[in-house]
Amino acid sequence: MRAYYYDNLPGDQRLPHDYIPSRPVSVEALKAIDVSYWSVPVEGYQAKIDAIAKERGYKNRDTINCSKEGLKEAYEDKIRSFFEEHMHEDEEIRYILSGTGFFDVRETPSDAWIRIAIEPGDLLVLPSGIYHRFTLDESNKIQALRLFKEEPKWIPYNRSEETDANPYRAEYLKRVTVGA
Ligand code: KMT
Ligand code: NI
Repeated sequence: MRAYYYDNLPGDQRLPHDYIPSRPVSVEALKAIDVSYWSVPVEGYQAKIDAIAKERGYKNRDTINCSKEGLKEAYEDKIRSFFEEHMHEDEEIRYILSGTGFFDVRETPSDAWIRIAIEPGDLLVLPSGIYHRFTLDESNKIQALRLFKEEPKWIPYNRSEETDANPYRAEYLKRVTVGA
């Protein structure tokens, strides 16, 4: 995992969009916006992921193959919607099994984009209410375990005035603004 401020320059979303020089973001800075990160080696990951899942109450899981072959007819639509700025009423938990990609998350209160480059062994938890988006990188494929508590509530609420008023959004802002 490597996190850094997104350069906001126009151009292909699959490119790194790293400032020159890069403006790195630490794991602690991610923690401050309630984004959690663990590194769990892919070799023998099962027991460790099971333990984290148990501790955090993630009862269910499935695997997503995010690639042209994996998503088939849905590919273009999915890729487009993943990259629309949105939030969910649940945590978005991803454990990367193979491939690479980028999650972008909005920093609070700056509203700057932080780009999180993810690779195999990365376990990332985006809290409910955080604005974020996802894109493949130039490798064009990533395989991830998606963990969830009960039934997945992955409705993406795209950023809007209405979504700004969503109680999960308000709750998130309250949580990360305390002590800021
Ligand atoms: C999502 O919800 O944005 C995804 O599952 C993206 C692919 S998993 C890294
Ligand atoms: Ni999402």
